[in-house]
Amino acid sequence: MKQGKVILASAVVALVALLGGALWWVAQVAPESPLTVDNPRVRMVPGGGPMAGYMEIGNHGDSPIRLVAADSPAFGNVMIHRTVVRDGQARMEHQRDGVEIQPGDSAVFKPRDLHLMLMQPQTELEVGDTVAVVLTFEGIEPADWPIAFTVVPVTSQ
Ligand SMILES: [Cu+2]
Repeated sequence: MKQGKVILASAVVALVALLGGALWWVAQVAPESPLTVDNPRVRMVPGGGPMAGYMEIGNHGDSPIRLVAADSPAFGNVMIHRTVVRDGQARMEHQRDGVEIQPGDSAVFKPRDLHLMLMQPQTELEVGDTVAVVLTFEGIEPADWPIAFTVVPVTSQ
């Protein structure tokens, strides 16, 4: 059973790698969409630990949109986090209400700030791989946006 899940996850990753270009195209330039997702990337952490996903989500429409959830076949659990420093201590806070993006504005997911927390990797990833992450929004149709994230070295920003 567990073996089957790993194989399925590998197949999904391979398929997404093939589709990566198309997903990029949809995210980047679909002219009728008010949404853009730039530089989606996952920082590689070996050994099955959680990884962080970064990107810049732009809202080019005229009403607010809200990222409410993220999901990926390559990870058992994905949460929206923000790293905050309080009393000199950095800690991560789950963004229960998601992340709202005003018209003309963008949400920048970057180190020591907003990030996707990608937990329980389902397969062995390597730098250069592409993984699908479905971003779910309120205030835009369709709600679900499959985005191809590139796996980058943990040392990259
Ligand atoms: Cu986190």
